[in-house]
Amino acid sequence: TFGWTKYYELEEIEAWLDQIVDAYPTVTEKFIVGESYEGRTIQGIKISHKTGNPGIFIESNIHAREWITSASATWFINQLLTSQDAEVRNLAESYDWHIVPVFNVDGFVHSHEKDRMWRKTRQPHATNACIGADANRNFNSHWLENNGASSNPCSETFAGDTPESEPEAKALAEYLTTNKEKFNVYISFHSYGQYLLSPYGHTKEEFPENYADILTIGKAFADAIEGLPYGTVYQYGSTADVLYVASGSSVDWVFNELDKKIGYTIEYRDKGRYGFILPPVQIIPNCEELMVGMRALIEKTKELGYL
Ligand code: 0X9
Ligand code: ZN
Repeated sequence: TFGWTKYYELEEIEAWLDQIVDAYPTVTEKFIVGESYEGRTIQGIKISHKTGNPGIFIESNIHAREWITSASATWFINQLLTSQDAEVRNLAESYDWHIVPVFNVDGFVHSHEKDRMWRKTRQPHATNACIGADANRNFNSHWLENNGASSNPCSETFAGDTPESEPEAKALAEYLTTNKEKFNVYISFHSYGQYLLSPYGHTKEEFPENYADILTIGKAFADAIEGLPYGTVYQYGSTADVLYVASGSSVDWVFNELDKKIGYTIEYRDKGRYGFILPPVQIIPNCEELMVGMRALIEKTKELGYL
């Protein structure tokens, strides 16, 4: 049976999603973002208890090796549907949740079957033996600017030959554009480093006009997590300021091109001891941190009038 004491393969995650939709047919439905290069469907689940709820979109596992992200996404889905905690129930029932647990499906399968440390997509390059692009550098917003990505197909941060050259990024951009009225908040799950990152990624010379609010929300998230007995510390701030310049990311594209005011990248545990190979015993502690962090984030976002 499915749980959160080990990591699962794509097929197992998708079978679990189907089971969940069967078990909660009145409040859940599957959606398809599109197709990957290798022909897999990119699947998501919508959880909605009533019409008119503000929406939150969660994209997870855009980087193949970041397994803790899809484990956390499925845990979060499960909590939204099964928790008896009044605050979690409120979170589940007051918002429409659009969650894609494994976005980079081809890369995820490759990371399970061939190369645990695979990051990119799996589309071959026309003129070079290296495979794939960094899907989180392939979106059409400040694409390849400011050295925030690489034009070398062999680089881990290869931006792709053109914006949306990767079918996965193109499909997500189209899906989000079509459905942009359905969400106000966009969150991308990554690991590792323990950061809550906000726009901009493409420059550290400029900040969004609502950056003060973005930081206030970030502080609420970090404080909530640090308040748990684990005492895990998250840093928050703009991607370029706190981490490094990263151009053409999904969050920045949503922020800049769809005019969304609130978008974050969560970089989960740890700080590098285990890195991408986070031991399964840390899945649930990480998820507990996600839940208190997310509750605080959403509450503050609502308080500031964005939801
Ligand atoms: O480099 C990335 O894509 C992310 N870090 S990771 O180690 N998981 O690869 C950071 C993405 C930052 N997000 C934005 N640019 N908004
Ligand atoms: Zn990542």
